[in-house]
Amino acid sequence: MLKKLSIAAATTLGLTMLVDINPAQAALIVSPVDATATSEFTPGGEIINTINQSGLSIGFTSGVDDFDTYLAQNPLHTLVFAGNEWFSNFQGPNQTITYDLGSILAIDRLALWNEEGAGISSFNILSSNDGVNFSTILSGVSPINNPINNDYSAEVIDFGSVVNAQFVQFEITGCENANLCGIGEVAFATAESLPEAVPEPTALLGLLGAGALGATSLKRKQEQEK
Ligand SMILES: [Ca+2]
Ligand SMILES: [Ca+2]
Ligand SMILES: [Ca+2]
Repeated sequence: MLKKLSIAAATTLGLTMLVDINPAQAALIVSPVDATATSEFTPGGEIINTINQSGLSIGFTSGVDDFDTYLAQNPLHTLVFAGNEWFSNFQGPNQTITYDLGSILAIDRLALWNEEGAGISSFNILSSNDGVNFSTILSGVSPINNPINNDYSAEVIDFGSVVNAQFVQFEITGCENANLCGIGEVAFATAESLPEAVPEPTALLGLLGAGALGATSLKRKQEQEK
C-alpha cells in the first residue's frame, strides 16, 4: 500500500514538473465575428445563430476561455430551431457558409454542433486571409449525425495542421435532409504554441525511469506476497 501511494505521488510530481517546465500556451475558444450563408430560412434560421452561442447550455468567453476545458463540460446545443440554429431555405444541400474571425488567427480545430434533424452529412472546409482566395483545409468531411429530437454535443474536427486564416468557409455538399441543411453552432481553437524551452530529454527519461523502477519493485513485492 505504501509503495502504491509513493508511485502515485511520484507520477503526480512528474506530471506537475512537466507542466512547469513546458508552459504551452493554451488553445483558446474563438467565435467568428461575422457569418454569411448562401441561403437562410427566415425568420428564425439566420446564420448568426451559429456564432452567438444561442442555444448552448453553457456559455464561454470568446478569445479568453480554454477550448478543451470548455468542451470537456459537454455543452449541449438545444434542438429548438427558432433563434438558435441556421437553416437553409429549401434550396438543396449545396450551401456555402463563410465565417469571419475578425483578424488572421492561427487555428487548428473546429467545434461543430451539427444540427440534429437536418445536419451536415458532407462538407469541405476552406480558409482564406482576404475572403476572396480560398484554399482547402479538409475535403469530404462527414460529421457525426446527431440523433433527431435530442439536444446535441459538439464534435471537434481537427485540421491536422495549423492554419493561419481570417475566413473559414464551409462548402456543404450533403445534408441529412434533402431540402434543408442546419447548423447549431461553431467555434474554433487557436493553435497551442510552445514559445518556452522544451523539457530536457534526460530529465524526462529520469522521471520515466523512476516511475518504471517503482512499478517494477511493486510487481516484485506482489509476487513475493503470493
Ligand atoms: Ca446557436
Ligand atoms: Ca434543431
Ligand atoms: Ca440527425
